[in-house]
Amino acid sequence: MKLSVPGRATATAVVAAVTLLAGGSIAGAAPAPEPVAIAAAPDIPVANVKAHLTQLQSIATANGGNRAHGRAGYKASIDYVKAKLDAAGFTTTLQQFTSSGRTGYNLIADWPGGDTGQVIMAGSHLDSVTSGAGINDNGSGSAAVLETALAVARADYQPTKHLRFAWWGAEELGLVGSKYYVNSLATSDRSRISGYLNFDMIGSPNPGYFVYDDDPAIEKTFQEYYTGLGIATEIETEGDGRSDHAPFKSAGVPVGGLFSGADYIKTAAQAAEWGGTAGKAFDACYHSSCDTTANIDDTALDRNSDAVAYAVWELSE
Ligand code: DPN
Ligand code: CA
Ligand code: ZN
Repeated sequence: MKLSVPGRATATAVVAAVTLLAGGSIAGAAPAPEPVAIAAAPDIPVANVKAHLTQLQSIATANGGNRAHGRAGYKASIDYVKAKLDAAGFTTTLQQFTSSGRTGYNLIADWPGGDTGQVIMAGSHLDSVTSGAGINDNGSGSAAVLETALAVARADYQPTKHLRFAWWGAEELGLVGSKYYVNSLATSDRSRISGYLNFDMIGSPNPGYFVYDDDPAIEKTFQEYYTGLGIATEIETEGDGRSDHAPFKSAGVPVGGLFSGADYIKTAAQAAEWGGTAGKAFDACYHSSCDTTANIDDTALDRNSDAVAYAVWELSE
């Protein structure tokens, strides 16, 4: 937990005002500011996250029903996310690559400030499979990371570490975009990344609450958040290395992430713990045409989006 510097955040100003009232101090004779704990992560409005999903759905609908690598729907998705970040004051970079004879894109967004020798990254793949709009897989992670980045800008959060957000292309073709990004980094730049957080499928309609069992400090941060909500988590076992954290991990970067389940079946014990339907897949529409805006559990999306922000705030202060 960090101690605040006066004038650093709205929360500080509020606490200072309360201190003044309580202490009966008068203007001009204000007491030396007491260090107060701040850096509380914001509550991410799930309505904002859902609004991004609605836009991604519209993009898919207008472009042959998908947002897949090399298709118009993918480029339109990238353009949508980039425009939001540019307007919010991020420094964005479009990284182009070729896979299966088609052009792909990663979008990298840096929040100005912080120690660039200690970079905290959060990322999600933005491409869908060709069979559907990919709203849970992975509009959900993409929208949560986008809304967290926008919350950083709204709060004018100035953490000690440097924040970088990423949206990967061609994950569905074998982690192509994230591998390309990691391979294109100089060794010295790789070593500057203190942690990479991955969010791939976090609004599954019959949700589980899975935390990647990887870097202990990152894992603990997510567990802490869920303990605070009184919700049990389980270790992610559906497929270690099946998403964009894998290339980072291979390069020696500490990784972690969240997952609400894909085509595995929810057990009776899991349904007792989390609700939902036992004997049914966490996401029965995984990689299917029914992965639309109807394929989202709002509560899971809300909790996981808040957990993204919590981890970004906690790990970067
Ligand atoms: N990588 C995912 C996909 O895009 O299909 C799904 C997934 C994520 C599966 C994490 C297992 C673990
Ligand atoms: Ca929320
Ligand atoms: Zn996916």
